[in-house]
Amino acid sequence: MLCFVNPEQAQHAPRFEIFRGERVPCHEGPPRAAFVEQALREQGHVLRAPDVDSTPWLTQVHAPRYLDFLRGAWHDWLALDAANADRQPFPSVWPVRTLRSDVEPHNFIARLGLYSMDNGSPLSAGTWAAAKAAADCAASAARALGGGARAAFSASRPPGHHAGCDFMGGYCFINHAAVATQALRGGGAARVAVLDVDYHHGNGTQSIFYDRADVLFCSIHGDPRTEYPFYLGHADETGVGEGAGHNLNLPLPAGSSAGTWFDALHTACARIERYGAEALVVSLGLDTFVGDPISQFQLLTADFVRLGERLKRLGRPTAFVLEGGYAAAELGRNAASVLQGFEA
Ligand code: SP5
Ligand code: ZN
Repeated sequence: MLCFVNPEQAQHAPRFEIFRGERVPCHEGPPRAAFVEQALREQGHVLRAPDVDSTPWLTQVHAPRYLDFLRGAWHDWLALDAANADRQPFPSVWPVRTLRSDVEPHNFIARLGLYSMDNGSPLSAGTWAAAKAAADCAASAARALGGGARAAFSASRPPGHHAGCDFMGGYCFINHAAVATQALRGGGAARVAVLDVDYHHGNGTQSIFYDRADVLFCSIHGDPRTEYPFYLGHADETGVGEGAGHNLNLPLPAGSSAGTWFDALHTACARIERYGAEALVVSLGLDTFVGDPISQFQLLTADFVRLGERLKRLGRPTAFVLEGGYAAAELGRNAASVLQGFEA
């Protein structure tokens, strides 16, 4: 399979995240993509650098003021104090209910809060470069489908599905699956389905397409009553306006077995077939793996082969976009297993 890898990914290398009030090493780091690249190479896939500038699609799924903030964030952080080069900014204040989000404050940390859903998306010097190049990978995969490829894989890191129109969250800055979807629409696909199989609900992707009928969003994930991102991903979220009926959430209890998970996959696939999608974007989180350190489903590596086989049977041009998965040493093998099943 044609695979786009991100030459800038290692520039996004935050050292810490906050967990239960402590600074702990970041779960989402450069080794994840390195393991994926290594496994893809070993399986004989064609690895390429991105060959599309995603800017036209980026600006259709993200707000200009958010992109401006993200592009300049590290520069603005250093402008506060040169010693900040060795420090990581974290938001500490957010415009929740009753507060205004239409006026951008001047204070850097206040702007960071305005454009964040959590304090779980640490920034580093190369965050913009890495996230933009990952979006270019996703746009490249979409264009490969437009050019007649049956499938393509985007090794996008950092991940993207928690990022909304104007906010970062959950290690995500730019919504690469949304970029790929928009690129497929621009390339002439009238109806695009997004299937999000990451352990965590793809709140950003859902919200970007929630009022649209030209994109069907389906997600299988840990029940948000107990699992991140907590505030979206319930079964009663079915779309709004023209998008009514074009959003399908299949939340499952933490700890769910592979059998339960594949029952949900069956439901999602039936919905995608009924929708008549002309192309499919798979938000490929692999944190459903039994060994994932922050998630609680029980899929085995062999189950990822099954997933690939089932997606192949949908028979749609398919762009795989990497999302989460934090058992880094097994991440490559698990990603390659999906592609193996798809190509079997
Ligand atoms: C893309 C993606 O998978 N983002 C996930 C972001 C999850 N952030 C919240 C993590 C909360 C972890 N709780 C861990 C408990 C383990 N003892
Ligand atoms: Zn996840």
